[in-house]
Amino acid sequence: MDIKNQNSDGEEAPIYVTRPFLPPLAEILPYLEQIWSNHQLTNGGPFHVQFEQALCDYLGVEHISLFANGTLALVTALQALRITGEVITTPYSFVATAHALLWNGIKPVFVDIHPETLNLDPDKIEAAITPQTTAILPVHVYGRPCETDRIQAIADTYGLKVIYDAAHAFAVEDEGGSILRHGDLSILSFHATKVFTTFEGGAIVSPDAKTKKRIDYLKNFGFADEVTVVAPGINGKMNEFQAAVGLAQLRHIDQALAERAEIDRRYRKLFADITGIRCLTSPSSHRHNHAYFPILVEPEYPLLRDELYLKFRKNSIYARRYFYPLISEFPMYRALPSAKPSTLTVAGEISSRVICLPIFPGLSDDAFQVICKTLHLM
Ligand code: T4K
Repeated sequence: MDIKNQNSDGEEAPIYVTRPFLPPLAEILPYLEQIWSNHQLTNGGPFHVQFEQALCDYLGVEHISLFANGTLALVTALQALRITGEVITTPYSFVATAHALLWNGIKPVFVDIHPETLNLDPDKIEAAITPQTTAILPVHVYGRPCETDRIQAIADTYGLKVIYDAAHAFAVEDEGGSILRHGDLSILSFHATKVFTTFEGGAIVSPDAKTKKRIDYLKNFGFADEVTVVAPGINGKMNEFQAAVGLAQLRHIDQALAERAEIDRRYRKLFADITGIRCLTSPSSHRHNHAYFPILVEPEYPLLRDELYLKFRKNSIYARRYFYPLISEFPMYRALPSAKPSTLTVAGEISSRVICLPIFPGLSDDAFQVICKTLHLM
């Protein structure tokens, strides 16, 4: 039976994997009036200054540099720490993680993921280290924390830097506080598809004022003052509109995260009795942001993953296969020795089974019903 997901006018309404939470327009307009009045559009204007401080306060970190997007933040983080040679990273991520390495002339070395965390497997990192290795670039996939203590211990032993791609990990905390405090740097994304959005946007979290200063030079062409260029920097600056949206979003983020947590709880309860559909274990000992809701389609389920994916689409549920294909399968990576599928078996298996279901504030009861009926094959 085909099931139709209808909106209040009885029309079929597509449900996407996410829908950006937006603050009421009336809350944005005063910011726009101020921008229109002071004509400061970018280059570290008043909203940029306020937003950096407000984010530090909200996230519980000391030094943040705002960026135009998360990818520029990643590229700049690698520049800031002068990373060269080889960097160990995960194949199970969005392609921007590895692209940032190629843009810096760095060779990615892919290491397999752990079957529970779906993050870089610390047991497999050491075997991939060579004299050319300078850093580890792990990803907190779906906002689920990496094994940060074990990664740091390996980095300390071999004298490596650690840059966390924390694009999914806004507001996530472990027992000690923000997970953004780990490693040498962490980068965030505020893209439209993220739990916290400034339309496009990103940030680097630094451990100290000196590193933040270097990053701030790098994101502004390398200018230290009007006549001094200290590095071949780039234009990575966030503009005043993005910063204003961020300030307005911060007032609503706790509510948005609470709604996501409720959807997560509901999904887990509804899927508990479906043979062959596996939810990831809930991260319990820290604050989670429920950025994604991945399910794994196991062999006991009557449909293959792609058959279920297509069935969802037929019912207007535009779930996504994040992260399929693996980064290591794309043409610019697949010739690398570390991209061999035989060494990335866990990542390959998960990538062939995963579907990320819609999760966002305001997901309707009707959508829940269609998702459940589709999974129950009615
Ligand atoms: N590192 C990691 C681990 C990342 O996941 C990402 C980005 C980055 C680094 C780089 O950060 P940024 O440079 O992007 O700041 C999306 C996003 O474009 C990408 O930001 C994100 N990761 C990745 C996981 O997902 P697509 O190609 O799946 O996006 P798209 O346009 O198909 O959007 C998905 C759904 O979201 C749409 O079907 C509808 C909904 N949507 C999307 C947009 C853009 C909206 O409702 N409104 C919108 O404006 O890549």
